[in-house]
Amino acid sequence: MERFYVSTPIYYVNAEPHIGHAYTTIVADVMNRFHKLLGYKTFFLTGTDEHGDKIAQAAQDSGTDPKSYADRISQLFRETWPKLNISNDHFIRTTDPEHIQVVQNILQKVYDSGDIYFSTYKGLYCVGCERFYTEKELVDGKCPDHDKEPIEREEANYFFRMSKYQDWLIQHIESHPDFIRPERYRNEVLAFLREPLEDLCISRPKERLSWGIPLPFDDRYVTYVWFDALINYVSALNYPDGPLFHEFWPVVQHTIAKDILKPHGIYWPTMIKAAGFAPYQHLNVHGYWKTSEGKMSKSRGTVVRPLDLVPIYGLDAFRYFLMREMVFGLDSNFSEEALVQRLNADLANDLGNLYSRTLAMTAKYFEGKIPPFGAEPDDMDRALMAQVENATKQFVEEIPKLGYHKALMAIWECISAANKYIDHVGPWNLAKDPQQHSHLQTVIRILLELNKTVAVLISPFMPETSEKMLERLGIPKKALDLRLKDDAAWGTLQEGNPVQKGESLFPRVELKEHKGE
Ligand code: ME8
Repeated sequence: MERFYVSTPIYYVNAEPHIGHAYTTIVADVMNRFHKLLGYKTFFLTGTDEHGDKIAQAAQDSGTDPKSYADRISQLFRETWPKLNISNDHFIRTTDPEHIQVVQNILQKVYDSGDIYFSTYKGLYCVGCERFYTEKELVDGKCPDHDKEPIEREEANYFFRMSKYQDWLIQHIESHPDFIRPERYRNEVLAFLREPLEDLCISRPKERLSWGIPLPFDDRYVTYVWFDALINYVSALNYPDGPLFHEFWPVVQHTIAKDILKPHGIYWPTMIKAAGFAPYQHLNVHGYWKTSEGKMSKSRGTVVRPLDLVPIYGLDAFRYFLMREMVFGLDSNFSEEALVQRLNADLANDLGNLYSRTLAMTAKYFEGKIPPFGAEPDDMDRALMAQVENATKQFVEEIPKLGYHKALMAIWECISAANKYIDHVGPWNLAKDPQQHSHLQTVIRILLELNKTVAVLISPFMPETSEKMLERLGIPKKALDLRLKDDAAWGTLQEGNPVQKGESLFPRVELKEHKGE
């Protein structure tokens, strides 16, 4: 059986889930559901990143200790995902004892092999950020976040010999064109690697930061948060001996946004190499969701929270919008106006309308029972059947290449062709002529089969709608149990089985004025 493993970043517990987090997690969910639909055995991982300065600071600001703080926000993430129908198999926390142990194992291994060394570092340090800055990162000689000149500071720390693996990494990226994708991000990493790579400082002295994983070879220090966090992708599989690691690591795809390209494109592969296992298969990198005010920012109050939108517009409309609107790799604007527009046009008008017309005609002309294929299909019938085949083909080809919007466009071309077909063929005219009865059977049966295939194809994107559509067509299956080969196959509806009309799938909506409530 083929296998597939997808991960999201583990999110910092210093902020509540917003649509940026929701998007990456929904992308990973679509990937997971798609591969299940194709019959793969899959593993889907998400979780929270809980150590380091940022979290210690956020906990202090909210007047609690880091662990209680992390428990509370991590729980918020954990509770959000089922509400967005996320099908993750595991939720990892970097405070899990199993994770801590794997981080310490890897640190010890890399230390023993000589790739971690102790050295004194002198540099420019921003007290506000509690970190060193390079000259290049400063703006007019000042820390960009605090607008203050950093101080000179000397500190003894442990360093990971990242530079040793620079040539290997360039070679690996060049010989695996799909390692980091889309191409723009691969090029960005390669451009970065044209400059000499510095070694990575992987420790923080305990007197400065105690909220972290102690170094196994020197307990005066804790581990730098990225060296800890990245390891989640293998600690969740019980590296190095767990069966999950052997089964799923060779087929892992990480999904992230461009903000964390460097740790995933450079730190992680070199860490993996030093620890002595095979690099990940793909790093899938997407752009930012922005609002009309620019990048979402908590302090400016421009954060869009998924759980505010779902009760208003519906979960599947939200999932559909995110996946249809963003071209994977590029930035996109988020606005409720655009969401409402897509909901009304694509979901209510196109899909909802096609489905309700098909079921209404089945009720009217065939007493609500699935008719047999009647007369041989004519050219127009065949053209529509070819559209279904094409949509299925595009779906299967585009999703593994991250072309989510293209897969949806192909499905929607088929939906809109079907609506036009109904207008052209005019089943209501065929119904008036008894000689056309057998062609009417064919027309309605084609439409029912098409709706069935569409319901299966949308299942990774809109699982609830898919289930609802299939149930009324007499196929009461969970979206995760669907298999493309069997459930989308042409002609499998049971002749004579009743179909139910039910309520409309997507009632039209008006833009709700709920902001600021
Ligand atoms: O970076 N648009 O956590 P984080 C799209 N803990 N995606 C967005 C987004 C936006 N405006 N804002 C956030 C961390 N994201 C580390 C990761 S992994 C080993 C450690 C999403 O909470 C996107 O997936 O800051 C981005 O990469 C991630 O949230 C950053 O989450």
